[in-house]
Amino acid sequence: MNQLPFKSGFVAIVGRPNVGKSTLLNRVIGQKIAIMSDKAQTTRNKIQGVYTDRESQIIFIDTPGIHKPKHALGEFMVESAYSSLKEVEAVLFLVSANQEIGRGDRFIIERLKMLKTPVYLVINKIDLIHPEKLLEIIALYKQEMEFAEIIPISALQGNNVPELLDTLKQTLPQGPQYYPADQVSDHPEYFVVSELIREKVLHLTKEEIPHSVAVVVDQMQKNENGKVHVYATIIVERSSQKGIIIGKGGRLLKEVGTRARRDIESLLGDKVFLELWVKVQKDWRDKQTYLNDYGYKAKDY
Ligand SMILES: Nc1nc2c(ncn2[C@@H]2O[C@H](COP(=O)(O)OP(=O)(O)OP(=O)(O)O)[C@@H](O)[C@H]2O)c(=O)[nH]1
Ligand SMILES: [Mg+2]
Repeated sequence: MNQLPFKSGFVAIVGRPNVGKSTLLNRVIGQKIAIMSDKAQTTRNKIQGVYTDRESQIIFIDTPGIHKPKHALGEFMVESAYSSLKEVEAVLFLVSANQEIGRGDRFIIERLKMLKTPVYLVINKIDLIHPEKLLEIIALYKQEMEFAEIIPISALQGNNVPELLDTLKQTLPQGPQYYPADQVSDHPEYFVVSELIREKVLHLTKEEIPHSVAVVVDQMQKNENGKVHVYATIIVERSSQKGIIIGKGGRLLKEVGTRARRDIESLLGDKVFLELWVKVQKDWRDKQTYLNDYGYKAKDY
């Protein structure tokens, strides 16, 4: 029997904040490796997710939403999103079907036009619109730029995601299997653990808190009783925010801990003991040394 040549390559997922990039990554990988929330600017680092089957390996790069940065952390995020464009065989430009094309999209489109790499327009969240509206949306985007292909999907429900994978498989070049079949992410476990804690803070707080928070895992080790002990610090910018995160009688922090522990246990497949601390680090988002300490290092682009 003739074997098909193995295909592989890197694919960047870019777009405005909140369009569903991380939801799509988790959907194709079939595992939660990137956190998701309804708050804009959830993702802060590039995150590779490796999809492997018998005839192909696709390394997806989830990126921070491209926005107008207001501080050093935002600049780091946008730069890391742009840097992903240079290292891939294809780009997925993700937009949200229920959002009009805006200045933010046009800004990104101008950058994408400069690429030689094929750019696929992925219209996400089609579950939120009437099917008849789709043709109209496609026509509008076609006026903006020539895309290699236009693929409507629902990352949340999975509609048309297999077709998106098939399209990519067909267009990717012949290539090696870069990573072992059981490797799904390029980040160490402690990174995912810190992100899961941050996600629970995002889910349980609003206003300025989600943007002001960083999480660092100080220690993670398995004890004699087989439980993994995780010690982590939640960093905020002001003491008023510390009060909010701890909550009345420590209630909010406890809820963050309970929810994060559940997710960490399913990630690690072990029982977890989680201890959380909250620390104030004034204006950390604008101070390079803190950005480095908390995992936002420019050299990691
Ligand atoms: N209805 C619907 N909601 C979706 C879909 N995909 C994502 N969402 C929701 O959109 C919100 C944002 O999803 P994320 O995956 O965090 O978006 P993102 O593009 O990674 O956002 P940033 O990391 O902030 O740039 C979440 O509340 C998701 O549940 C979809 O196909 N349909
Ligand atoms: Mg994201």
